[in-house]
Amino acid sequence: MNKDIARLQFITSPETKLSYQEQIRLFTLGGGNWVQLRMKDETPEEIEKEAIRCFSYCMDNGVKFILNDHVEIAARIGADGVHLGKNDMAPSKARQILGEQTIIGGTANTFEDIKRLVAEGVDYIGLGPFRFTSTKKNLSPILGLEGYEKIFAQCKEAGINIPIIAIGGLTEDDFKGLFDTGVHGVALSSNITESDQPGAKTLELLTEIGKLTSMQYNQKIK
Ligand code: TZP
Ligand code: MG
Repeated sequence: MNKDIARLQFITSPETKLSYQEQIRLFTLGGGNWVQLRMKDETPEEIEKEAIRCFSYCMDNGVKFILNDHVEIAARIGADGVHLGKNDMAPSKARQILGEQTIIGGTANTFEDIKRLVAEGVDYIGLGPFRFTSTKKNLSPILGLEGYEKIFAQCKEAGINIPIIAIGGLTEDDFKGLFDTGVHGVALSSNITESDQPGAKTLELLTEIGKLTSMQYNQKIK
């Protein structure tokens, strides 16, 4: 399985009238190909049922399916990956259970978190929050662009070069600044689900990311 880490990652939202499957369907309609199912208020049984439904839709449509928090469920259903926060199972333990082929992502708020996650063998890091968001409860300290700049400078100094995904209250107006700091990609939830047309919004976001990343590429080969 290829572990290409997408530049646009969709995190399902608990705060919309749309069902999880409908959120995912609209995102993929707009061309998105990486989904993280994040369910915080449901029982493990409900999460497993929903994960099976969403994962089979994703498989049929060539979309990577990452499950938030639940390593055992991910292992049972054969999900493409898991995303783990500080209070979840350690990524190194998840790796033992899930194997080398499964994508493991971890959440970071500081450079120390990044160092720990790299040592634990994650495949990508979600770094945030960029700004306040009501999508996540118990939010870590807000980083802002300055926070990203500082942490990227520390990563460079330490020779750390893992894909880092920005998250937290993002809109496309933030993309240029963030890609300039060195992020590999961005993860969004409410900006997509709150849009009148989540599919069209996704396409817009992908187009903007495509412009920014091809600009970076052109600058590198000049
Ligand atoms: N982790 C940090 S912020 C966040 C998560 C899961 C929520 C992102 O959602 P939104 O609506 O894009 O701010
Ligand atoms: Mg978690």
